[in-house]
Amino acid sequence: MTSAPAEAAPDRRRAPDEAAPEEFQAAFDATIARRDRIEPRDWMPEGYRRTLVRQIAQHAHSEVIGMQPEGNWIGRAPSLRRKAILLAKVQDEAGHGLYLYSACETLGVSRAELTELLLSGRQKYSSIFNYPTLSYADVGTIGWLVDGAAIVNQVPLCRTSYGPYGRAMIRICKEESFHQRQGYELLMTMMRGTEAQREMVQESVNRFWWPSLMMFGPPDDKSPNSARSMAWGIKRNSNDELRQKFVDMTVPQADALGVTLPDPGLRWNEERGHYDFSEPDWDEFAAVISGNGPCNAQRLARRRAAHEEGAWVREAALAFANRSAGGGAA
Ligand code: FAQ
Repeated sequence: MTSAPAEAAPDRRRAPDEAAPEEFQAAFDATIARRDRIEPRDWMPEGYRRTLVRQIAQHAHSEVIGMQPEGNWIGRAPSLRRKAILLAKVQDEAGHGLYLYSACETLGVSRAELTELLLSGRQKYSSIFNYPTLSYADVGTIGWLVDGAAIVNQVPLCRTSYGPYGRAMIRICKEESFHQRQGYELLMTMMRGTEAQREMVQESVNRFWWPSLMMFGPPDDKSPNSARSMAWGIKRNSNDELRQKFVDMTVPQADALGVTLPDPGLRWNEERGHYDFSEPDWDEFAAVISGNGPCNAQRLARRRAAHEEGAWVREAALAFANRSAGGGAA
């Protein structure tokens, strides 16, 4: 958005109830209507800024916490090749977290504040990472279903209205596509193996199918943020639209793999041109996002411990930066 002169732009961090100058609001609305990008220097309504901070931070925390379920299998990967692939994938997730924290910092919050909000449980991360990884097949299933769902959700976010978020998403989506393929390839290899391996894959898919559908968030009529976020161009599609897209894309992949998706209500609907499927257990979803899922306590405790164990690295980096800037002895 370039119509408001930079020197006249008010502080983006004004009190939320302070009235916005009309011409800035009009310029903002026009940018959104053109489906153009809002950039960090541009004026934006406080609600828009807060919604972005909430969503981008939740997304960044998900990438960082999301390293734990798969990280659980690095030491037990069945071959050097599988170990190298898994290590690279988990490192990619850390990188995604960093791009997203950086995008969020352009909205006037610091990485330290965001970390504190995660560690104190005041900001969420994706429900999916509160489920355990009980077998090695889960590494493949996470790649196929969880990264698959992430891609369906995130490709439209490449066109989100906030520039730094959209640009981070472009790079992240490229890497997620690779993750999805490695998961599918791993499962395909196991399906060509022994009967015990095939059973392991099916058991894993049975556990991850419903939580993967929940990644898209509550149904549209129970999603308090969707309407506003779509009007602002932050979200480009509704939760239910993306969930349907994921199901339509995944059913043929499951057939090719030779696994059964655990939903007796799943069938092609000729009239709609989509698959019908059953409702996920929304009570389970509510419990997981309010901190009572199978692994919530474990995930946050591990993250807190890692943060404390890394304190010396942050202190050393700060001391080095101060010394390099001539700010005193390290
Ligand atoms: N988990 O009104 P809505 C990945 C919350 S991918 C937890 O519909 P919104 C890659 C929501 O925050 C995973 N909480 O909300 C990877 C809100 O609560 P609040 C991360 C959820 O924002 C793969 C409340 O419910 N991806 O990490 C969830 O309009 C493999 C009401 O919901 C993203 O974050 C949930 N599933 O729509 C890494 C994508 N769903 O904040 C490692 C970006 C909803 O008001 C390994 N985010 N809630 O207290 C989005 O697209 C949106 O934020 C949605 C939710 C669609 C997730």
